[in-house]
Amino acid sequence: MTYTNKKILVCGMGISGIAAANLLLRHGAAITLCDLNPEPKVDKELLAHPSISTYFGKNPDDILDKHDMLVLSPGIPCDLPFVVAAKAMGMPVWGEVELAYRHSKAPIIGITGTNGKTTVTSLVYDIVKLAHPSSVLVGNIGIPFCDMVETLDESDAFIVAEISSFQLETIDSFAPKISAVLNMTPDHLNRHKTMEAYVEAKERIFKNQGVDDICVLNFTNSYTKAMASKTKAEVIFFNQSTKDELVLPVEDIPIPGNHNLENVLAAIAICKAAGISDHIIRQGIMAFKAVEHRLEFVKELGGVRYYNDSKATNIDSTIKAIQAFNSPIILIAGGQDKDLDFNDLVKYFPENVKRLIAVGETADALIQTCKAHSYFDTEQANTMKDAVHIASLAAKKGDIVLLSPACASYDMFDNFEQRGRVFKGFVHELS
Ligand code: UMA
Repeated sequence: MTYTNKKILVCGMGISGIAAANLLLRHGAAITLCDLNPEPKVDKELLAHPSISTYFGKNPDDILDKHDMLVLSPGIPCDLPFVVAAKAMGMPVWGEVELAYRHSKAPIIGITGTNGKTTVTSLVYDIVKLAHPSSVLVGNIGIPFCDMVETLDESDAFIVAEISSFQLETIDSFAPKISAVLNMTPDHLNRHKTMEAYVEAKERIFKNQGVDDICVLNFTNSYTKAMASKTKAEVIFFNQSTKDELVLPVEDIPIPGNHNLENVLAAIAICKAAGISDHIIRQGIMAFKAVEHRLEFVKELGGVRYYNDSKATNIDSTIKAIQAFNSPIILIAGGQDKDLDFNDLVKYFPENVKRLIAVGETADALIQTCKAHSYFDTEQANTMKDAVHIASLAAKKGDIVLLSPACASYDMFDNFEQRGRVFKGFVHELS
């Protein structure tokens, strides 16, 4: 595929936009890099390239007509006027995933869902790699698809992709060989507005699949169960209540919590669909280590165990985390507001949480919701350092200190990874 003589607007100078621009450059396009930020971090070398121009500090409404195509980063909402106008003008509007897909030559395993995406995608990748060593891992997990798509040895490889609802909004022809929707609970409602729109975005993962493809769905989630009638692909359900084919005993699963049992069942279903033997699946699961920022054990100090679950950016994910332990929990939660309803979370506190330390933009809302549920073991911290300090003072031998925010990180941090690393840093400073 070549883009010679094409003028392409690439919007968003995060890792997706930069990867998309580099791919397009390799194929002869002339590119305008856009970002709302007047001074986005872009490599000097890329800026100096003769086929690159820039439009920073505002949306590209005024320059749309000078371009043939728009490539959007996942963080850019699709209802912005310039995106709507581009579509109305008949311009192709592709996300970074769609662009990469047009260049991909290996079968794709595309994994989406509200929670567990990163764990399942990592586990599937670890297993698939044992059977097909040149496979690659891409997508929402933090590795732009455009960066990897051309590095593949296409003869014997899978592309294992974590795909978000944001990325699915801007696909066009993207069709994985195997798709999976792990579960659906409320998230990202500030972007999608309604649960229906969020579910519709997720369903796009199988919209271009055909009868020779496979769609793996969770039988115990009402939203994903209902998707079975909407896909042309062969449906394979995974289901916690019927573990009819024994791949390995539950005790041998190395990651804690009931939700992880579900994640492992999903990975088994996906890998079997990819033709991988039970023996290799078992080997991959038993060697699997928890993903960083996902119920990640940090350290034990004075009989108190510290866990980093910074990747928990919605309510359901934090509920799963507090249910994964049998010991009293000091929970550090709060962050950027996504219009989520904390009532669903707080109702689990009396049973599972010994004390809440609330941080970030939503700290006040969390504490008010606790009060409404007559739960008063709360405290507010202004910084992550204070939160870790307060938690360490409140914790007794046998307790767990858990960072599981139930919110996005962007109010105080660049991303959830930075939030998790900052938390771990302060935990390691404790003595
Ligand atoms: N920007 C604009 N206009 C806007 C919004 C943003 O110009 O209206 C600019 C920002 O100034 C910034 C750039 O866009 O310079 C950021 O782009 P981006 O937000 O798309 O971020 P990337 O760095 O490209 O990372 C994206 C995903 N980010 C989001 O979906 C918000 C990463 O997922 C993903 O790992 C990466 O692509 C590679 O595929 C992160 C995420 O939070 C981890 N995902 C959500 C989640 O998991 O819940 C969906």
